[in-house]
Amino acid sequence: MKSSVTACPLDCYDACAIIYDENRLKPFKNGHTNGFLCPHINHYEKFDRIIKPSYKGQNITMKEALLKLKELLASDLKSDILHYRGSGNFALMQEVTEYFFAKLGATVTNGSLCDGAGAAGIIDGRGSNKNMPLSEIEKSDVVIFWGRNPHTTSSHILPLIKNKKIIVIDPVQTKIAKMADLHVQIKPHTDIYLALLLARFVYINDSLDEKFIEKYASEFEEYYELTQGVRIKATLENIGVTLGDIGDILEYCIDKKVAIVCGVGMQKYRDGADVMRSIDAFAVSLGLFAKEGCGVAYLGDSKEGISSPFQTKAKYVSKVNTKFDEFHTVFIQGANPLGQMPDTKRVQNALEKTRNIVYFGLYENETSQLADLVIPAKTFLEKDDIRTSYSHNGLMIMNKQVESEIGISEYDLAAYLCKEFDIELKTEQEYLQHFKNFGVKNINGSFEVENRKAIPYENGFDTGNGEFIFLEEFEAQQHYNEDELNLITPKSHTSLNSQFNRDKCVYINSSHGYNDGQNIEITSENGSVVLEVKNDDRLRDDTLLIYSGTHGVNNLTSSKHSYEGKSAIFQENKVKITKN
Ligand SMILES: Nc1nc2c(c(=O)[nH]1)N[C@H]1C(S)=C(S)[C@@H](COP(=O)(O)OP(=O)(O)OC[C@H]3O[C@@H](n4cnc5c(=O)[nH]c(N)nc54)[C@H](O)[C@@H]3O)O[C@H]1N2
Ligand SMILES: Nc1nc2c(c(=O)[nH]1)N[C@H]1C(S)=C(S)[C@@H](COP(=O)(O)OP(=O)(O)OC[C@H]3O[C@@H](n4cnc5c(=O)[nH]c(N)nc54)[C@H](O)[C@@H]3O)O[C@H]1N2
Ligand SMILES: [Mo]
Repeated sequence: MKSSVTACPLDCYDACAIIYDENRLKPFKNGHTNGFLCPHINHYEKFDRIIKPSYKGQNITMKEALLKLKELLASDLKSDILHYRGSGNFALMQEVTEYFFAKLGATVTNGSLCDGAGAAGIIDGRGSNKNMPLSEIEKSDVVIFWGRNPHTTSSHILPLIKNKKIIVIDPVQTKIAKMADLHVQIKPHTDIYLALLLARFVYINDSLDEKFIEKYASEFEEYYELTQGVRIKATLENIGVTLGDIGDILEYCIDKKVAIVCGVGMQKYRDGADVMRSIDAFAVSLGLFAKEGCGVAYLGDSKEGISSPFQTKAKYVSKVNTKFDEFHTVFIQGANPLGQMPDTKRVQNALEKTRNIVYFGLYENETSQLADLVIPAKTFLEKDDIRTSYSHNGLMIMNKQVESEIGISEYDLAAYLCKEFDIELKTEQEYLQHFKNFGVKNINGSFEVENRKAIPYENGFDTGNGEFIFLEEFEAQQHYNEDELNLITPKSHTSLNSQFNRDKCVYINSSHGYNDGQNIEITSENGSVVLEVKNDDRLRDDTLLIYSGTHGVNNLTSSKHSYEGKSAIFQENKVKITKN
């Protein structure tokens, strides 16, 4: 029986190397995968997938499905066609279809449902988005998990942080918060105040890294003035942080190797870019850049150091508020917009008005149910691909492991369409080789992206003069009514967004007096949803939690963009409990 190394295709920090052995998926023991896999991959082959193509609910052959697709695309004006791609499979060859649609003259999407606001804030300050990789986090003394839930979303970091001081800044008492030396159970959407105050106290305590500031952040004095605009006592009371917490954070961090490991939690807001930039500024005050074992890790750019052969001139619309009804034919790949885009009612209305919805994916969901033409994809075990990660520097080759009659690969679908519409396309091997050329071989035979540095910014930031650019102003938090609650929608342990086992509940602190199993209606200015209650005292009493992937969660969310980064703002809306 064949056994060979491939990599997990999922949209996740860890991007694990996997061995396919005797029809089983096993962790690749060398490297960060460390001998264990996550629940999704452990049960990967047990999840029901779409086996047959269908049109208007009737099963058809793949040949018929491709003909139908060709017919739909040929009969439309090219300006009436939209290609919408999500992140169901994160490997690099997935983009080949986008190349076809762009060349055809159709519209494709940009913007972000994920990390866009935070990434924009990082670029504002540093001039580029270069990440601190896992291998450097491993060398730190102190790890601050800021809006990141590693047990759920990046469990392979856990073996690397044993014996370190751990600080957690999260409105939920997550597993890592329970284990931490310090948990700051901050009120949602108030992180910018904490970050500003931390930088201010670094200065007051005479703990600035003067040498670093002089060279790379000479505007710090002006930033300090901005931080002075925050009223200490009233702000701390409001955000659920004490002066003692601030003292403890500084005591743990000063003169230590500190990794601030950020997730997407604190940037799912309109001003998400500023939040991230203020966290960067705290790191700058301590001189955490350009030193071993120090830095800010975020959900980095998985394409850092790589250029895509599929990038070509195209018309773009945002994937946050896509007006599907402005198109006749919408081709949806690796995505479940009816579940995962914000403002579901708006998405539903718009999709219902489009003439043809094509769904190209692995699993049934809200979107596949609404689709006219359903084309099953091949799984990552059934096609060749290659991937990079947004938290480590590996370049991972994903050789096909099994032959299967089911589905079609993205390359084969694009190859068929390119041939029919007379668009030039290179061979699959040429594209794979293109990506492979960005790698260098490690001693153990694995590859890394050559143009990525383990310690970025060693010669200053990528701004014009090499200096960090500080925030000059920020938006004060809006006051809201007593009966309104903060809605947070983090990731679930049992699903990957809407893939695998999706959660069904709303989580609330028991002080509200609801019973487990009782249904309640939750309403925001965008809509409402009825869900079953689970009491959960890991939450603050001003916060409701509904996991990403829960049916109906995005009835509550807004399709406005973040101020910067063209990103969704899933946690901007406040909610009320309207019926119980
Ligand atoms: N099991 C699993 N793993 C996943 C995913 C999944 O769906 N399931 N999704 C993948 C994807 S697409 C992504 S983008 C990553 C994201 O992975 P993470 O960055 O870890 O994302 P979240 O779970 O959304 O949020 C992390 C933490 O932020 C906290 N948080 C929420 N609001 C705030 C706030 O205002 N301030 C602060 N300080 N914290 C806040 C939440 O309570 C949560 O514990 O995970 C990837 N990995
Ligand atoms: N309320 C709320 N909403 C959120 C979030 C949140 O935190 N809160 N998180 C947001 C974030 S961070 C993200 S990244 C998005 C994710 O949202 P989406 O990109 O829509 O991701 P999924 O829900 O994982 O759905 C991906 C689909 O991809 C398909 N798929 C899987 N593998 C393949 C493949 O190899 N080929 C093809 N063709 N299809 C495949 C599967 O059928 C699956 O249904 O959701 C966003 N939505
Ligand atoms: Mo994401």
